[in-house]
Amino acid sequence: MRTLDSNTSLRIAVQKSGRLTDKTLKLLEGIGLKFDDYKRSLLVRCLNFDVELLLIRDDDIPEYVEDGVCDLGFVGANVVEEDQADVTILRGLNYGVCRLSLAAPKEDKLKSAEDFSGKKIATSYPGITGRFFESRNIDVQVITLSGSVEIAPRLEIADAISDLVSTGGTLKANGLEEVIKIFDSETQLVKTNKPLSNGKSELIEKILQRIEGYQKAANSRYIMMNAPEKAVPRIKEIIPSLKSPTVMPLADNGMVAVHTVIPLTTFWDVMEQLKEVGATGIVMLPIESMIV
Ligand code: PRT
Ligand code: ZN
Repeated sequence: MRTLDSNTSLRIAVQKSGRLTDKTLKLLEGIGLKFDDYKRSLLVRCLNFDVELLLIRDDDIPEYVEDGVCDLGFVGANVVEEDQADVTILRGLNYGVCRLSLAAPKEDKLKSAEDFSGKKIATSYPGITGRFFESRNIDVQVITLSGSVEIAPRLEIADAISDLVSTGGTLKANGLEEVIKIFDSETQLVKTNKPLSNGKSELIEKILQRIEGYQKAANSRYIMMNAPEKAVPRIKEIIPSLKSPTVMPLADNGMVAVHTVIPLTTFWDVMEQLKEVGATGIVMLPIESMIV
């Protein structure tokens, strides 16, 4: 029987069930790792790499990676920062994006960090919150709660809160106003600082490169269009492509087809400008992966 001590495969910690689970598993599958049914077990074998997933609570991930029980972990920066875990952050992953913010009842009209002086602040992040006030020499009383922090002011357990915010809907629904953002967070890929055995470093490098390609692809679009041949010099100026666009002649005299890759964020601007120079039939396609 294999035990958690026989750490010969590259072991990756993933949140078992929560906000990060689906996106992390989708990312791992997106970079070509195949897994057995992960709903049945806490330790899941990868079918095509010497990798296994350990599915655990997100709060446990930094410690498991710090101790070398897992070699890699996918976890919110908020959790890593709260624990001050001794791990190496390999990459931000652009999902699970949120912020830790101080918030107080709207009617209190708090504006600055100093306005929290002497107040009771409820939070699940006593570390980050405490350090924020300590570094500013502001005295506050931090009250640690494990959940439902947003109702603490109404229950008169606290005057204010420090909690994760993404849309702001929860604060609003509880009559609270976001006053100061104290920490920006996203999911991170973290690596143990313990020595790695059996070619694990090479495998980690490979995984990292694939993640880079996956992220680039997610942020890019393949576009195709027809355009007058004489517009090609202008099109080349408009398209901030990685390499020069592919230009192919069409049966229709004086017309060409142009194919290229553009950053998703520029898509609408680029498309409007392309239409102005005579491009027609502009088609945008998602890209599954890009070798970079
Ligand atoms: O069971 P386990 O311990 O593994 O999970 P968990 O319940 O502790 O964590 P989970 O699944 O809720 O969140 C996992 C991670 O997702 C967090 O550590 C963050 O890195 C990230 N994340 C991103 C969030 C949010 N967005 C978020 N909005 N985590 C929590 N929230 C909560 C927040 O605490 C508040 O209650 O959502 C509410 C606010 O959301 P808005 O949209 O109303 O502002
Ligand atoms: Zn948790």
